[in-house]
Amino acid sequence: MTGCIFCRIARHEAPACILYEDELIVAFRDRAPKAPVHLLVVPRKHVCNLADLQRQDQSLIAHIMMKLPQIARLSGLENGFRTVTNTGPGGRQEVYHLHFHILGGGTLPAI
Ligand code: DGP
Repeated sequence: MTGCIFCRIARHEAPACILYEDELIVAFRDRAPKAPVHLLVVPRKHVCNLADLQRQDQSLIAHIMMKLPQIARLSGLENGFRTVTNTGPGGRQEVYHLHFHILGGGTLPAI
């Protein structure tokens, strides 16, 4: 999608600190980190959020889920991490391009 900031980052048209990318996904540092390590993992395909997923996105979601621990380890999170996905206004979603936050590197508050 033309104006979407995460689409632009995925196409290398906007700057970001990219830690991992493959044919389906890109992982980069959040510009406003809420933990010592705070990454965002996004599909290259523009999907608004979990509520926007279609049946044909199943393998994409499986790919993201399987990659999250690998990306966390790559960024030094050997001891575990938190994954968050905000969906819609009720979930306080700010950017309407599906993304998974990876948070860690300190003592996270219990939720
Ligand atoms: P949310 O949609 O509420 O799950 O949060 C969006 C996150 O994306 C928020 O933590 C800030 C981050 N973010 C927004 N715009 C940019 C950007 O242009 N670059 C980077 N690296 N992060 C961004």
